[in-house]
Amino acid sequence: MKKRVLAIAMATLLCVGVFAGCGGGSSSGGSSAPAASTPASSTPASSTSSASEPAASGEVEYAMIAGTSTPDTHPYNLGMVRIGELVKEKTNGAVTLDVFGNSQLGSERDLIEGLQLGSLQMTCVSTAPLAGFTDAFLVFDLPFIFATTEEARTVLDSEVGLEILHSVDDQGLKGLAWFENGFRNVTNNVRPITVPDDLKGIKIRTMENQMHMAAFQIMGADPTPMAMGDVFTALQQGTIDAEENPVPIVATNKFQEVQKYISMTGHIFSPTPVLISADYFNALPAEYQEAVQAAATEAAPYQREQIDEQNVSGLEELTADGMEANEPEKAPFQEATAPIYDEYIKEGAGMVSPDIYERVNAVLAEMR
Ligand code: EAX
Repeated sequence: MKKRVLAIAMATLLCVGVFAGCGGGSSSGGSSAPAASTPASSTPASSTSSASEPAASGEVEYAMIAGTSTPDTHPYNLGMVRIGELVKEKTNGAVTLDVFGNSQLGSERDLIEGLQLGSLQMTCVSTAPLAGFTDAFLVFDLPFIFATTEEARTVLDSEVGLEILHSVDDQGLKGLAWFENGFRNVTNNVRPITVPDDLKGIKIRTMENQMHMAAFQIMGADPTPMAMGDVFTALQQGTIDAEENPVPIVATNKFQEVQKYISMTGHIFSPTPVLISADYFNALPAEYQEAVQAAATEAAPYQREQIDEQNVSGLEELTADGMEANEPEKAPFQEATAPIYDEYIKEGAGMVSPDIYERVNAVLAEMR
């Protein structure tokens, strides 16, 4: 908690220090929306250029802050840092992005709300905590909907995938690009998970998402929703036996220090929208909007490469550090979680829209 408060204070200082407000010219210090109409010269530390015009000589006009739930070495953070580098380059230093990892600025839900409130400008999060904002992302929470990473990426980059990304655009948010978290696997301290029955009685942390909890309940586990920032300690103290995440999350969080087994179940694929505060984005000069969008688009393939690399290097690290890895046959898990499809694909709040499901399937059918 202390760490988090300190980080917010630091972030605010950074913000205020640069330009008396993240808003580049706004005198309200820390407010989210850049006051594009306010001449930057009205604030003490400002440049002489108007915030609505591109910087002439590399002065910072818009100092953006991003938060993530992941360590600095995770591909989320590497991807966000890359966006910062690209946007700086494209705007001759006028727009910058500082990245605060490790849930320092809050849980993923806090980060999303932070964009709406204006306490930070950008984030990238799992789609699961977005369930409270829109139902469009829920299709990705269907177990085993994608057989391969290539399938997932093709759907994300398709028309329906981009429509899902932009489904938050009327919620004070704007989707910029699809990053990726990847296929989730189970880690635990009780036994290797080889068949669904092995999950019986295991207390497993899941994300705060009904469908994830239901999937583990069906397999006989005891799911507990929890924010990422609390997971290491809960595993260490034994209040939970297990968690489920892609290899890069497990390795960068050093869960091997508190978990003995990793079972490559690949039960759910987590895509990751890159989000910006809509108010902030809309108030940027058009030229900077284009730069921010282009930076996010260009960073996405790099971010996915980092996931590919860390899926390999991370697993090597985990096993070298003593974790026992196994690759169970997927079919029994797929059969066990099939009722989720019947239960959740229907019209209504908190459900997977049958239309979205069909459109995703149409993209998949073309590939299969
Ligand atoms: O979004 O909460 C989770 O398990 C997520 O996979 C992770 O924090 C990255």
